[in-house]
Amino acid sequence: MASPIRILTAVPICDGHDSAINTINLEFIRHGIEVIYLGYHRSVGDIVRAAIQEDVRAIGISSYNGGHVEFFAEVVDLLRKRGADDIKVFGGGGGTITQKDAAAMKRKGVDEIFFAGTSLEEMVKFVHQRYGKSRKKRERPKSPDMELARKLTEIEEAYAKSKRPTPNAQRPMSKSATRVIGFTGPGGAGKTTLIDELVLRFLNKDRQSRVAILSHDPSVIGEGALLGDRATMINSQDDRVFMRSMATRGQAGGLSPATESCLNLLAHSGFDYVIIETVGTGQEALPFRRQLVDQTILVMNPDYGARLQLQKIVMLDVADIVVVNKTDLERAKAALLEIEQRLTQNKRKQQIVATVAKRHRDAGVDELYDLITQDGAAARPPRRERK
Ligand code: B12
Ligand SMILES: Nc1nc2c(ncn2[C@@H]2O[C@H](COP(=O)(O)OP(=O)(O)OP(=O)(O)O)[C@@H](O)[C@H]2O)c(=O)[nH]1
Ligand SMILES: [Mg+2]
Repeated sequence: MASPIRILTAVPICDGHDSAINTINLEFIRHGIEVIYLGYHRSVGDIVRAAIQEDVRAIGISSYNGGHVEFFAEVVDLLRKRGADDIKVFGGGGGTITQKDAAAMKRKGVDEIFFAGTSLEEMVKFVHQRYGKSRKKRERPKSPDMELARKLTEIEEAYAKSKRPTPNAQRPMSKSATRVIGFTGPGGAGKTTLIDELVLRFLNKDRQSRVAILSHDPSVIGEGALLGDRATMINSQDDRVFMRSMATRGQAGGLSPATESCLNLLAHSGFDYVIIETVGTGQEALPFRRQLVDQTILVMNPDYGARLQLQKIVMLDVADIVVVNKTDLERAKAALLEIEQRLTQNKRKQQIVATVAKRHRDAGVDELYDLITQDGAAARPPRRERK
């Protein structure tokens, strides 16, 4: 089976009109397209970097606040400069883009502009027809990120075609200097928000390091997927971060069939850290088997139900660190106590950290960062003594 078409969508800088693109994204994913949604108020640089890292076929831009002729042209130009002009650009913006503007935009290299009144069906058809064919191999990738991005695509495509690993993918996970950290936990617990806050610390505290993120979201029945983590991960849109969004493509358990091979490649690509996020998981999930990661972090939401539910969460037995996020919520105190008691029964050296990931400079996230980087972790007293 062929791999789904991957498209990046975004709304330009100084523009908050995201309602149209949200509707279009949904229609795309229902028709087998994987959409990496970057969000609104996005710069040309962020859009092009994301498109290259995600190795998409095309970028769909929805623009309402003016400046579209220049903005679209800048995206096309930067793609060209980066040696990625095989990534195409299309978009729309209702009545704000006139026929005359659209003609100018096409002359500057934009593939297509859709006007008010176009049906969603027409847009889906366009994407399938224009971007559904296989691409030529890039002669010489202009940057290591571009080369890495294309290799990740090749791995995913090999799995989609044969459901079997490629020779490259079969290579067992061997040790490298890169630290691989796995984040898992129930849907909406705050994994993505937390990772983005940690990345900010990685970037600020060590001016040299590079981080890779492998982020998962579920595929829908129509085999498309909305890969929306970039829209939340504002800090991670940085040249020192290589981020790749993966759809589960029919595999249960929180990861994709190609995850292990992609992770293997990333772990041998010179990053200091590789962070992997599973989709929101259930009670029985154990996504990181076969020593896939060096450290496992379970992110919990204080609203897991009653104490009894904790007995059923298998990951609580194996996680190295349990993060109780959203400790700004009312139930957090009780949750912390209950989870701490549950971990005591395991008689393993598991750490528990309380965080509010949506708050900047949160002390709990600092503590988690220290634990991960092992900076002074031994010197810190246990949580209870500090509060
Ligand atoms: C809804 C809306 C809002 C909502 C936005 C909600 C949201 N989260 O998106 C709210 C009320 C918040 C809002 C606010 C503002 N808005 Co307003 N808004 C509109 C409105 C009424 C509709 C836009 C829309 O979503 N249409 C629905 C889509 C599905 O249909 P469509 O636009 O026809 O698009 C078609 C195609 O172009 C295509 N398409 C669109 N994008 C893409 C992308 C891709 C990839 C593809 C393939 C296709 C495609 O899909 C559609 C298919 O038929 C327009 C007026 C209008 N009638 O167009 C003004 C309009 C865009 N807004 C306008 C303005 C000025 C503002 C504000 C600055 C107002 C203010 N002074 O505060 C703010 C700015 C907000 C911000 N942060 O950017 C102006 C822009 C004028 C300009 N460019 O010169 C407009 C044109 C209204 C006007 N006539 O003055 N707005
Ligand atoms: N109250 C509160 N909300 C938070 C906190 N951290 C994250 N959130 C919110 O929780 C929602 C989900 O956050 P995400 O980071 O997307 O959660 P996730 O675990 O990655 O979600 P999935 O990947 O869909 O499973 C968002 O609206 C966040 O703003 C927090 O510490 N407190
Ligand atoms: Mg997430």
